[in-house]
Amino acid sequence: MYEQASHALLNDILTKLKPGIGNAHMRHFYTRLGANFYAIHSLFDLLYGERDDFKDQMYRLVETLAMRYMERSPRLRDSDMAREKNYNWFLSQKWVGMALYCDRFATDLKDLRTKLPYLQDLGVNLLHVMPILDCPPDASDGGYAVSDYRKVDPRFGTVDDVEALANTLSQRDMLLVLDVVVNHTSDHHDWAQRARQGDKKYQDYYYLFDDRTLPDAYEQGMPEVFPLQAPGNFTWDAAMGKWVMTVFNNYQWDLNYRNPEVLIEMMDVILFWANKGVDILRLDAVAFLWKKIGSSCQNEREAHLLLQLMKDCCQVTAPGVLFIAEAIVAPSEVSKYFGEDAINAKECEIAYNATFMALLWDAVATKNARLLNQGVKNLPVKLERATWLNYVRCHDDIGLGFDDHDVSLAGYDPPKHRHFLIEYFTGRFADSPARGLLFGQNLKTGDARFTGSLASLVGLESALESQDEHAIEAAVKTIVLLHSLILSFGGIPLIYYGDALGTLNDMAYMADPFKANDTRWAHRSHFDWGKAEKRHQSGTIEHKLFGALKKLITLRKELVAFADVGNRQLLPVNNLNLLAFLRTDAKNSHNKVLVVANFNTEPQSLDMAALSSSVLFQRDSVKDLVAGNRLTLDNQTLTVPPLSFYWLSE
Ligand code: OTU
Repeated sequence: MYEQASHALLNDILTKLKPGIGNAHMRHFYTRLGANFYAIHSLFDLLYGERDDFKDQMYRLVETLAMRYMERSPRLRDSDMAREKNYNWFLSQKWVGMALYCDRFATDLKDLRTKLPYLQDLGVNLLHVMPILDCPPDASDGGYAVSDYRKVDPRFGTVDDVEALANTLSQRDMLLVLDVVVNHTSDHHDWAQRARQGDKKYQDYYYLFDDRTLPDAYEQGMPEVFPLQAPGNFTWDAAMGKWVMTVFNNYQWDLNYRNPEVLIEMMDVILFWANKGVDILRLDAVAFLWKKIGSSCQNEREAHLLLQLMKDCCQVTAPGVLFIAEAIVAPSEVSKYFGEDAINAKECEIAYNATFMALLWDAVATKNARLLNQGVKNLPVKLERATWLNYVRCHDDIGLGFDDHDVSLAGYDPPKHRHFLIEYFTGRFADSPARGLLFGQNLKTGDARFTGSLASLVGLESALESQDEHAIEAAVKTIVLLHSLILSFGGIPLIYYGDALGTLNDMAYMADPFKANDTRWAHRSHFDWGKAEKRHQSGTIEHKLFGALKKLITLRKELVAFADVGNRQLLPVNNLNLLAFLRTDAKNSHNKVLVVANFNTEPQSLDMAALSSSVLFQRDSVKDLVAGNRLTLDNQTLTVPPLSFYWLSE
């Protein structure tokens, strides 16, 4: 596509670029710039077209892309070329991720490199290292209050250590995921400090107000993310004598992307880390990027335009680098973060499947798959060349992000059901074995979320305390069952560090005055390497869990039907304690895997004859891929043991 006006501007910009930019094998840069420039120009015009300095800002953006391209190493440029050719490389079933803190799983980035064999033992080849950048130590929000985007917290190491880790991972065919906290900075960031000193340029980087008139107008539509620890969305900064928008903690200042300089600064940060060898960038809190009075200030169209612009720019300089959208939003909104079109309006190749995660937890509490079936059926179809990040637990709280309409269709009263789930997972519902903790309780709306480790939430902690072998077995089965689904659903499975060993809550955070008001720290414990050693000891819980997950991960990697290329068919079941879906090899329709999961504590029967006609499993036996043997069907009926699952082929 050649559009004269935008191309005339490109020609003008190229003639003005710094002399040094004209060499260093820039042809791939220029061809990608030419291919993407009309889109970049159009998006920039939509967002900033009314500004007098539009052309100057466009020049600065292109110069940023060019300068970062010139820095990009030959290894990374080669990786870009390879990934441009095999652009669906990340949809393969071979990828399995783990999220961890470098100072809790290991001691720092250098030590983390020595701990990679544990990940490879399990079969993990995608490593999300939780935020490592410079933050005020006692106001860091677990690394999400960045004071310097180009400096690693000295406790964890240096930028060179990141580059060394990236190189080591690359040599092992592993991927590195790092966060870019795009929505806000710490109030200790240099930009915020300059704003505090009255520097107008940097005051324009944030949402600052002299009085409460506009903050009050914004507040009418904005929910509270941290209603207890940081009520409201604005903080009075006495030093500056202004109100600052702080959607998250009061020390996290929201960036104002209505100012193109903010976009260009953050684009430079994104490319800085891309050039350190990061394969995938987790863009934090992307739903909040654009604020508008009268709205919830989430999921605004301009937030999507910003992400399209960031993606188009990244494709010019570092096309092999992917984005993960961290958008914990309604099911109808979450798939929009893949973009409007897989090619012409792409945003993020990967998105957290927060809806599926919440639906899994509903099934754990209710011991049935009614809402899980309903929610999966109504999960929006995602774009091609994009995939889900499927997870059971992460470093954050669990929000019940499924849709009330689905809750009603599943036969529940939405408010009552949500209340039940919170009561269940915080252990206050009669006979609940869960040991979760409340988080984000909003006394005005009644809304609440919960936290806690996977093992403590499914009842392993209470079962161990009571030495109830049956309850221990049920908890272990549930942990494996949940992982069997994130490994087979379609997308990249992300395992939270410690969950493969049944790690329980750690309440040590309560002794830290800077963490005690945030129950998320209960499931951010220091990794217990002594416990990890038990994975080698037969009969231990660690051995059972680690061994089961390792086996499933190994099997997943062999099953081409588990690649995520729009090849999942939810199957209608005659028994709503079960979830069943069919995965089909895109290149061989006879290569199918039938996944069946039973969330009930009793064996459940599945009428195979009632499944969709496309299911070829109309035989008297099927192959259990996990056990490696054949299961006889009794009159076309499959019996699924309690809290168990099957991966079946013909
Ligand atoms: C994200 O949080 C991070 O994952 C959290 O760890 C940070 O505290 C937060 O941003 C601020 O950086 O949906 O899109 O419910 O789980 O705010 C933002 C609290 C997010 C967090 C939620 C989440």
